[in-house]
Amino acid sequence: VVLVLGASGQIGTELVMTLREMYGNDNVVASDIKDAHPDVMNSGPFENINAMDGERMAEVVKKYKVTQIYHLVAMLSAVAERMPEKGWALNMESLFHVLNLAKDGGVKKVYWPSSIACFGPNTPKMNTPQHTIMEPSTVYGISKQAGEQWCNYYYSKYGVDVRSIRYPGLISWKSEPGGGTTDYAVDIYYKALQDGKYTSFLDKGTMLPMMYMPDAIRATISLMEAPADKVKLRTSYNLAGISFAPEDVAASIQKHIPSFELSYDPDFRQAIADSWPSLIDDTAAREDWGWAHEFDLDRMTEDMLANLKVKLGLLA
Ligand code: VAH
Repeated sequence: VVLVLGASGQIGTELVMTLREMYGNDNVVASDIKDAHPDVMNSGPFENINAMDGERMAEVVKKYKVTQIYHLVAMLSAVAERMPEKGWALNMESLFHVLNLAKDGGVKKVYWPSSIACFGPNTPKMNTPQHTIMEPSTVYGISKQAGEQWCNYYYSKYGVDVRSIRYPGLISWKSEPGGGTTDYAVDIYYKALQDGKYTSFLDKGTMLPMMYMPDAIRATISLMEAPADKVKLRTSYNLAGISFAPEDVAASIQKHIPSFELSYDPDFRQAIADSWPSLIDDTAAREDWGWAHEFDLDRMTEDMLANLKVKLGLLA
């Protein structure tokens, strides 16, 4: 039985549905501090868990005889800069609860996401290597960098089978992201359909690594399904999809909505974005467990617009 923490979030929503298709609805327990998407709530078990509460987590693990945990709870970069202590506490304590459950017993495998935010301003921005300078300058990035080291520590010291990916910015239509610096790349599609224009909080030329959610879900599950000896890195794997700047998404949207207009009004999130890489080298993931991405920018745009039109009731 699999437990997903953070099942109402951007990744959790889609991950739960995919895992339920694979393993059967009753074998995937969704959990969050708040109710999840109706599809998640209606298709299988849901438990209310505050990821800061290790006892409650242990209780649910025992109740369902959970053997795998996907830990997707985190305070993202922009929000964590506003509340550093809370962000640090949530991101770290929840991870320790999960790692300790795996160390102490029944939980055999753990998935925990890192992020390209684990890199910092001194990291090479282009073709960022797997092993390089990591001096994150955000609270969120520090929590991801530290978390990676703790995952590796629990693996080498206690044999915990923990696996991780450094996600780029994730773009999806089913559930919205919350509090990240890459969120503009989701908002822009909504606003393109609703208003025909968008004001980006990141400036022109801000190129960041990004990925369409179906690729991210596929990567996550394929890493978790890979034989343990293929998973050579127990910190976290670089993963690349597409890299683009706001004007590139705009150009891609204009192929469908020629009148779409993009303007810029950068805020505090610009400094966060400027501290991150532009393009990631993911050779290790490709070699170790056969990763290959499918969606490029235009294919993603086509799929996003088609799905959002239905979601927003904009089909004539
Ligand atoms: C954020 N989406 O913007 C997250 C992230 C790649 C960045 O992990 O905070």
